[in-house]
Amino acid sequence: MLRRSGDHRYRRVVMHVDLDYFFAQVEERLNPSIADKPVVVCVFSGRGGDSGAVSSANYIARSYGVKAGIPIYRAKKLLQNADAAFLPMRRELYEEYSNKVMEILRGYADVMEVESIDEATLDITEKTGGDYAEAEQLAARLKKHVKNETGLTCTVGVAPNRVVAKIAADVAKPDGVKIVKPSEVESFLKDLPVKKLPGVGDKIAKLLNDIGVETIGDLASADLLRLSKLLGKAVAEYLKLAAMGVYDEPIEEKQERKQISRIITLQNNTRDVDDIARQLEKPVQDLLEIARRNDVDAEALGIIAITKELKIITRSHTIRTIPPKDELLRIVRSMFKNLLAENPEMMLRRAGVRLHNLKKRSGQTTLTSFG
Ligand code: TTP
Ligand code: MG
Ligand code: MG
Repeated sequence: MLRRSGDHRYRRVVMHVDLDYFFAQVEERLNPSIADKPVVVCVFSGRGGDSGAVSSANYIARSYGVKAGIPIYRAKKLLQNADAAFLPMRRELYEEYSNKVMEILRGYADVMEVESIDEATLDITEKTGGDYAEAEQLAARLKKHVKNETGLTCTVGVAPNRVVAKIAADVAKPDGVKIVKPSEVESFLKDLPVKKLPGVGDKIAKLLNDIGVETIGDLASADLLRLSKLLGKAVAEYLKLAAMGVYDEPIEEKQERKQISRIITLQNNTRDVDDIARQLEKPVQDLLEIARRNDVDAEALGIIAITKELKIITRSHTIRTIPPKDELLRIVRSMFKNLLAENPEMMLRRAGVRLHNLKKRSGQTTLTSFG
């Protein structure tokens, strides 16, 4: 639902928290000897060599031009004369840190929405009594708490709505706090490039630049009809309100996830079920661990097969409860066996396992922070 905060008598105080260079920072905490050099966490495609992309880079690596999304070989080239640490992604570990941080953040919010593995939006209106000086103190306490419990730094943005709070956190990175009071919203946004608005990627930025809209201030005063013709009505309306600093969507605790899955790229294209089952051992173990940690059971077990032509095929199997690892692997193996028997020509490039129709066993940990 769309609301204009400006129309409200009741003003919200919204906080956005994002961990700094998250995956790379966790690696630094676990191995402090790398903290003074470039650290690059990589998603190796599993195809050997340096095939794959950068997932997270610390700020030292960024000063060499390395950033998330670029190919690993390019990062290696940029850092060839630096004593850099290239590390494989260890997702389960980051999830554990994420869960711990989210638990801490919840204690500071009236309502909290987990946005991703390393960021959350907190409605802190009641906690602060609507007072921005109070919010600034709360931000400092929260940062200290996260640092003490996990060793991690984060950046905090506070503003009257979620969009401005996110941008505030973005510009204050790393290890920063930025408070944007209601009276400061317009001047804060005015000169920032349109790309700073959440939802504006390279494509939309280019379209806007082409009609002379460079800054968020330009966007705020642009003609809505003209924007609608360029980008469609829904996008144009969102951008216009966001740029004016009045896009205001409430913060809501999201529904719990109903499934968890793990997919891997196989070492080689294959239709050998023993080979596939062997490579799926680790992902299966991860799923069991996540289910255990979150105290959930599943009513169905699924497999995901991605062929060398990149066709995606899934199968599902009803279970009463999550079986022990060996039994689970045996079922997964026989599901792949049947699937491959039905498709004699099929070669698999990727394979995955999924637990779905999740239900709580007991207790109250939430599932919202699943990666
Ligand atoms: P971000 O918060 O976007 O990035 P970051 O935490 O590494 O750095 P910043 O200090 O700018 O916040 O993403 C959080 C994590 O998500 C990041 O550590 C790794 C992962 N990620 C990817 O795997 N691929 C990507 O392209 C991006 C952007 C993030
Ligand atoms: Mg981050
Ligand atoms: Mg983030």
